Amino acid sequence: MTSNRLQRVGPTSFVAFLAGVAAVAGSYATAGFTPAFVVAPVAAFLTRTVPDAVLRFAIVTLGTFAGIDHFGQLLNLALATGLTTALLAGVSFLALVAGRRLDARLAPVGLVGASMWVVTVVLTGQLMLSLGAAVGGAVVVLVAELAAVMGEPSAATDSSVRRRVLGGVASAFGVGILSYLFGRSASGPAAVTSSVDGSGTPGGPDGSGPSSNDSQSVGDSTVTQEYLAEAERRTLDVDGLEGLVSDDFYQVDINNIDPNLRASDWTLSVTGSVEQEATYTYDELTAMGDEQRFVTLRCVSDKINGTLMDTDLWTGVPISRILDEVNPQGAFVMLRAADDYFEEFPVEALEDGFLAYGKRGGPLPRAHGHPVRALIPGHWGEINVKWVTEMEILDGPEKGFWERRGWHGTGPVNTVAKLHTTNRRDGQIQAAGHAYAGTRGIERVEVSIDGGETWADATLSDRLPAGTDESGEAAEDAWRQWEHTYENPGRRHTVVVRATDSTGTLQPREEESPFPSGATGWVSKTISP
Ligand SMILES: Nc1nc2c(c(=O)[nH]1)N[C@H]1C(S)=C(S)[C@@H](COP(=O)(O)O)O[C@H]1N2
Ligand SMILES: [Mo]
Repeated sequence: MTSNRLQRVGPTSFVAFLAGVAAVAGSYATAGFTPAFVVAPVAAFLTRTVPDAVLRFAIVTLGTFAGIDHFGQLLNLALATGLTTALLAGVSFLALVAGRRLDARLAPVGLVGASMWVVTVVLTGQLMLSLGAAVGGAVVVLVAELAAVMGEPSAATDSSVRRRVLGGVASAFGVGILSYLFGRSASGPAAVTSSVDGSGTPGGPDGSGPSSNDSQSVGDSTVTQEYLAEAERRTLDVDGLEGLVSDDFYQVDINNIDPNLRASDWTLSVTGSVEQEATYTYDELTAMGDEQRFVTLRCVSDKINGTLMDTDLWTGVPISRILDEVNPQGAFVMLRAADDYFEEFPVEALEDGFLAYGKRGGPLPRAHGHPVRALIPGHWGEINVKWVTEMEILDGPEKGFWERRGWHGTGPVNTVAKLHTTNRRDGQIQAAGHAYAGTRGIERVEVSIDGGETWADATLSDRLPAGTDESGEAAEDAWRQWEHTYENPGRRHTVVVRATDSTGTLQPREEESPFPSGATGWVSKTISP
């Protein structure tokens, strides 16, 4: 290679790299943080092909790492962004080299723009929304080319090379800033996000505020207010303890970038082994009912004293109404979703299920399955399929997304009492937390302050209500809070907590890690005086 050629390959690959960066930025400008963003399919591909053990490590161990939620997902997103940028930069390089061979000054600009568009369309399937990538890449090359010929129109002198590189850097920077601003607003419009409950997605932005047609109140708002007021009254008054309705509902899913569905485009089809197949639009579904229920969810990957367990008030339709219409013939169901997630479980569990389209009086937030998700009482979170689009009735069992990766998370939850809060005052120590046993219900929580030798009964919050009437019935699938205050023994001691469910079964003492069937064991904490 001659020194002249070397001199050109360096700057050319640098400009190609900048074009790749600008194409990613441009894609973000038009698509926002949605599946049409060019990084999204790459991130999804990585999650779905990564070895099971790595995915498990990312979820269980890196789920919350160094105090950062979804750390594993952030790493995946960073890797996907790097790979996508490298791919687009590589293609830009080829387009630049080919373009310079052509006898037209602007050929590299056109070729880079066109190739960025083609790659983005291939990855995302979006013709219009991929134009941002084309413009981003083309602008960088255009500015670099113009800068290079400023002053001396032909030669590849040192100074023209310098100007080309500087032009590329400056324009990539400009495209980046503009894209950031545009992309934030493009992350809507169907997205109803965290604004309802404040819970975000990995990395933060998962869309902008609610749009006009997806943000109306959902369910009878007087009923919502009554339910929430009742939950408030039943919440134990313990400093620092989360209420009976969660402030910040946990989020677990296989996506870096969640589906961004519009209620008006959504349908649910019921297929397979049924007497009568059926398809429901959002309006048809919501016309079938607007019941509100308190439901607790817990992820099978939750550590014994982890935080992947929360409760909220959901609005929706009992699935039995749909099953009455389609009349299932098979004993199993596969729920499928817009993110290609799928989970299978017995129809028996589905019959008690709920299709939720609202949460706490608003539409379902994007992060939690907008517009519709399943809630299956008493079962691990994973079969509570979000963004659900299909219910296929099967004659025999099949494996779901997580079961193919070795988990056993389609069954009922384990019983757990968690210890999340300790307060000290006037020579006393107060310990408190939440306990959950799915539809079995929590009957009793006991606390030991001598490492498990002797036990005292904790105070329990009243069960959350199943209705707003006077019937006094309890929600079938909700947690309770517990609290226990004792004399400060004035030395280091170990507090142990255990729950008993309403069938009289004590939470098992044997310690198991979350993989594959959910954590077991008693939570214990060492407390200094
Ligand atoms: N479509 C879809 N639904 C999904 C998932 C997913 O990855 N995709 N994750 C499941 C898992 S593992 C859990 S624990 C719950 C979590 O629900 P949340 O994010 O609303 O808390 O959603 C379930 N539903
Ligand atoms: Mo989960």
